Amino acid sequence: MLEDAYCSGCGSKIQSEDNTKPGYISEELLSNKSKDELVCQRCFRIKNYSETFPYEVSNDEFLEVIKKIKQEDALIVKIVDIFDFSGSFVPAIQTLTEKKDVILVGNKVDLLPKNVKSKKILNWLKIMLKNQGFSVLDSVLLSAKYGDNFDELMRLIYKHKGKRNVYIVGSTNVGKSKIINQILRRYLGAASDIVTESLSPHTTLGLIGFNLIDGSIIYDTPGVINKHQYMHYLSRKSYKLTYPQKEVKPLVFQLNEEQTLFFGGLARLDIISGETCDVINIVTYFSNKLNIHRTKTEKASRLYKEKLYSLLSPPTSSQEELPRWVFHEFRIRDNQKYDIVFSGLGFVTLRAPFHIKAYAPFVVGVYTRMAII
Ligand SMILES: Nc1nc2c(ncn2[C@@H]2O[C@H](COP(=O)(O)OP(=O)(O)OP(=O)(O)O)[C@@H](O)[C@H]2O)c(=O)[nH]1
Ligand SMILES: [Mg+2]
Repeated sequence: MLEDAYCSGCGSKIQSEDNTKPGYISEELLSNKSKDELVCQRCFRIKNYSETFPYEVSNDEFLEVIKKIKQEDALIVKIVDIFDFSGSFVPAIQTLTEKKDVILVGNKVDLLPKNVKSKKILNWLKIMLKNQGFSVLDSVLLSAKYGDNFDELMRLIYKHKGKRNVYIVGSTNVGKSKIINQILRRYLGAASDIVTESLSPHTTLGLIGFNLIDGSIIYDTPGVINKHQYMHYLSRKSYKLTYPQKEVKPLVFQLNEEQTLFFGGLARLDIISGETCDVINIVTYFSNKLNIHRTKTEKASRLYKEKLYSLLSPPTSSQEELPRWVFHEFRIRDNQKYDIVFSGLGFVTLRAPFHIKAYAPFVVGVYTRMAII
């Protein structure tokens, strides 16, 4: 029976040998279950006790997945985290989906303020994709948490797939499994969540397929590892403080030249002297659990050395080894409103002209865009 049995939560092969590994079900339990309802011990614990089981998908396992998708003429639904575009847009996916039909989904739109204009976000997504040399058939913004826009997603899937199978792909933690659960509940009659979702990376470990109404199969897939997700460098505690769990709320700061804002101990924004003579209004959109601290630029480096992990937190512990910081300088002279985005952490909105320096660990994508609010 174990030969071709897989966990319906994470897609791991079922085994009864090692209870520290995914896919484990004791022999006793196994004898009482049918093949379709097997949920491994790891998934059971994640679902019922929110326990975490860090587990890296080995490259070999991932290559197996790539092979299957590459060999098939399939429709790809590529998910990016709208709050962390740089962290969730992985070049590996480009190889994976080369010459394939792709629908792009910007998920977690509920994390952005409600007054954000969808059209502006979609325009920005299109520019980002064009910069990466990437073309898609259609794009849609979703909230897998609240179920926003799923009718539109399904319309696009049925419009483009023909008789082909559909693969939901994207880097780890972008919400692929949550999207599958929404589709199963809303359109395929599931009474509860089937696949396992969690805040920890690498929850899904194999392909998990479900029949759509016309017989095509829609697959949840394991997340691609992306070193640009800063979560890989933080403890779970710090990550939970940093990555917003709900809509980010604006905070307004009035800054003069030679002043600095720290976003926890994870990023920093300096107003450079000499460009502007007026006060600059800065609106910040970060997790409300992240301490934002204002100081004079001349004191910033010392403050960082002395107060990292306390006043400037997260990170919360010296055990967390953050990658080295780099700075990005922006000097804009028109009078339009811009966002400075610290991908996955948050963004600030300010009106040009300005001359600023934005600091963050090198893995964090930092860029400007036309303000989305
Ligand atoms: N706020 C918000 N959180 C979401 C949304 N979709 C997913 N999440 C959360 O993001 C985390 C990751 O979700 P998963 O569905 O497990 O992500 P995944 O892409 O399947 O991750 P892997 O299986 O590791 O590749 C969970 O904590 C989800 O609750 C969304 O639309 N909004
Ligand atoms: Mg998953």
